[in-house]
Amino acid sequence: MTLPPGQRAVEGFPRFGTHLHHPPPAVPADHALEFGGALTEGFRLSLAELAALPHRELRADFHCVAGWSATDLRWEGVPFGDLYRTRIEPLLAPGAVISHVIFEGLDHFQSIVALEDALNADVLLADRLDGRPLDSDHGDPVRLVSPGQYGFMNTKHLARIEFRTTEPPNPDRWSPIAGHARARVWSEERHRYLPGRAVRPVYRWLIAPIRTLSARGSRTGGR
Ligand SMILES: Nc1nc2c(c(=O)[nH]1)N[C@H]1C(S)=C(S)[C@@H](COP(=O)(O)O)O[C@H]1N2
Ligand SMILES: [Mo]
Repeated sequence: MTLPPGQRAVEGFPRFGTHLHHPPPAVPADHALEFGGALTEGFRLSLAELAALPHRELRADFHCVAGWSATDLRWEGVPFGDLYRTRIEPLLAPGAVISHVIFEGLDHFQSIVALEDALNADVLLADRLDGRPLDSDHGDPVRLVSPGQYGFMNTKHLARIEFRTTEPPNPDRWSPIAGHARARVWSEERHRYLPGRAVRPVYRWLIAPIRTLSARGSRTGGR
């Protein structure tokens, strides 16, 4: 098993994120994914409609920018590229060229993904993990899975997907731990401005406290 540079395998799949100790957001009974931005018309996709679209299975490792990797996860979901070609491209105004996609969660967490990265064949709107519906630790009812990019690009509890023709300003760009705009794991794009290798020790030091706090907000007791 080969992991990307600077990553270490962990047992299982911890709940982790900027949500820290906060419990996962409640999912409304009539929850639907909203699509908007530079489209001639926005639309909503109910969970039933999403579940009815062709799915694929993907075995992949999951890499957090702090340095842990969960190995051999089995996701099921709708390939983002399929959805883009069938549902988004027909709604682009003539001449509109999408460059970035904003994935926003029910907890208002956001990731800004370059379209080029979002269209990778292994990027899914995932609704199942290891043969079960996603649980609240890992982003129910639907999350983005982009295994070639660090965890912070993989928005959980998806609520809205927005298409942009220019790069949106990243609200975290002046944070001392601002994430890299591409966040590709194999080229160790951890930090927006500093080399990935250089930030390894600091990031690694954050794993234990974030993991402990995140587990405190878990509703599943972790597994
Ligand atoms: N909605 C939402 N998605 C999120 C986060 C979050 O706080 N909220 N944290 C991100 C970060 S930093 C990581 S490492 C992964 C962790 O995913 P996991 O909790 O399934 O391990 O989720 C990402 N997606
Ligand atoms: Mo992360």
